[in-house]
Amino acid sequence: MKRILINGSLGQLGSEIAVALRTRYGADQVVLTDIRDDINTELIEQGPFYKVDCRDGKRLSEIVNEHSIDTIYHLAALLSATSERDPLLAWDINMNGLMTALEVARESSCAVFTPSSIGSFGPTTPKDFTPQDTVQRPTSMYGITKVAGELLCDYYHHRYDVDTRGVRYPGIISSMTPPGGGTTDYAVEIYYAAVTSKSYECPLAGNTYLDMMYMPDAVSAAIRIMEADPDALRHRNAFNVTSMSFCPEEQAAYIRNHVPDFQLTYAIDPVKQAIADSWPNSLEDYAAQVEWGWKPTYDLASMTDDMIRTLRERKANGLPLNWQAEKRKAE
Ligand code: AKB
Repeated sequence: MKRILINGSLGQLGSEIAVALRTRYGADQVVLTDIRDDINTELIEQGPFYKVDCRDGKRLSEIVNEHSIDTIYHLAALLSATSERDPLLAWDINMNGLMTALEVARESSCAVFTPSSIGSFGPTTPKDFTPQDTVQRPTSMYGITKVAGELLCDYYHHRYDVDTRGVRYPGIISSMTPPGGGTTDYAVEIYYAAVTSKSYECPLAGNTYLDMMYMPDAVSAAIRIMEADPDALRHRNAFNVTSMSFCPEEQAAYIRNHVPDFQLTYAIDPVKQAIADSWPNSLEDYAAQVEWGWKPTYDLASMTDDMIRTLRERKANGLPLNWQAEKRKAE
């Protein structure tokens, strides 16, 4: 039986991986930590939760020992746009948080899942069908921490035999938890805006292509790679994974199948646009397919159908759809 610790468990990815892992292994087997405890109270009340800074190795060690943890999902990190606003804090949280998790894992023989990102690539990387093994010279602080994190995880595997694994996520889209501070956040906001006000002001140019993934596939990637046969893994910490690549104009066209009078306007955010322009248009994920059977289930059409249906249901049931307020809280 697995006993799992999730750092950054109340964030966009963490809160949905937590639900999936608690359903799979039991609520008491999945211990959550986060630096805050004032959001997602339902998740906090469903099983063990600790308010901890992910850089506090002493406290994390105590929790790992108390709960006999064998697997750590380290999901605490600042995203790309926030990292550009405060690069020193991004380095501190993204690198020292990861190093702390790896040290705890080394001391207590835990496996570690860490997400990398399309942000680990840069302007000199091949832009279309970016290969698994290629040039990585990112120009954002977020990207620098992601490449360094990939290398650090490889190091802990080779040097200390820690079972480190991870994927390079594209932008993740979810109907449940808002992201905070990412360049790809627009692709989530646009659905909320379509359902609430039928119009959206996009921070990226209409022809900016980026890789994206629907949350159910992102959760399944994290669980599948941690359950994969280690002997089959030639790569470990930075598998390219993708489901779809699209630009804002294409996404708006699919939204108009449900909201015909949906309006898309633009107010380009120069920081986000520069980051997006430095990232690939689309990834190639053959290694993940071959080494651990990666296969996404959603494309742009089926994700859009599901997002619009789910958000409309939430709206009809009177559940909060206050995107801006929820986003501010998450940031
Ligand atoms: C971001 O936009 O910063 C993230 C990512 C692609 O890593 N969603």
